[in-house]
Amino acid sequence: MSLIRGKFISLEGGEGAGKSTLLAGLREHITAQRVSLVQTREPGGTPLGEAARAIVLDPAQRGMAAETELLLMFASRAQLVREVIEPALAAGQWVLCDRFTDASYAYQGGGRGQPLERIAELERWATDGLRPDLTLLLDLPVSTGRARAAGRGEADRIEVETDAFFERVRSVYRARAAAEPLRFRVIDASQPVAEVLQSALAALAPFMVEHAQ
Ligand code: Z5A
Repeated sequence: MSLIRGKFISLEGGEGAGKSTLLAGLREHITAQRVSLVQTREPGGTPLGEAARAIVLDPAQRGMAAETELLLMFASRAQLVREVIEPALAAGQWVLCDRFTDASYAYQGGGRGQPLERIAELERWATDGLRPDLTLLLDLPVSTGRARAAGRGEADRIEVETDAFFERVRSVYRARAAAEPLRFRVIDASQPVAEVLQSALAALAPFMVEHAQ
């Protein structure tokens, strides 16, 4: 087992921001540098988490209370941290995660209006306060993201929310990035795919240099 703890990198952004597209490019680049990488997602990433994801995104669960939604996100996260993320980091592997706790502040806090201090308490409890070493925030206007995401088939339970909901999500993400500039890199996600990847690789460069030493 490696003595050097791995790096934890998360990707965040609103609907259609291009996380999945960027993840593929990042994964290719990171593994080419002979870094052992675990890619995962939230909600999900474990059998329990994927079951929670299916419930939380199911359009049939129309009556889900905001508190239930928040707890399901953290139930998935608590399991993912213990089953996947912490063991990987301790073994020296890097973890690339499609969303993490910032998404709960943005969606359940900003979008649903759940108190941010309640989310902070859950974060301390469910994740032992684990935060990524680097968070790439793919930022773009809500209308652009929604236009990109349109036509993918039936919208999930969260995708059917209003533009105002997604504007609040975006504004919490941007506020968190401004409050933690050392951890966050905000990337203009309205750029072409190749340029988004270049911006992400530039943010990753210091970690790559450290790895090579
Ligand atoms: N959620 C929550 O509420 N609370 C939490 O704590 C967590 C999550 C963890 C599932 O997330 C939902 O869970 C999500 C937040 C909530 N709900 N919503 N809405 P998800 O990440 O699995 O799903 P998503 O946010 O719906 O992701 P997405 O819409 O699939 O977007 P994406 O992965 O960022 O985008 P993409 O698939 O890469 O790209 C979308 C399209 O745009 C596609 O056709 C691409 O080819 C195109 N694209 C991508 N990049 C570009 C550029 N640069 N230019 C032009 N076109 C592009």
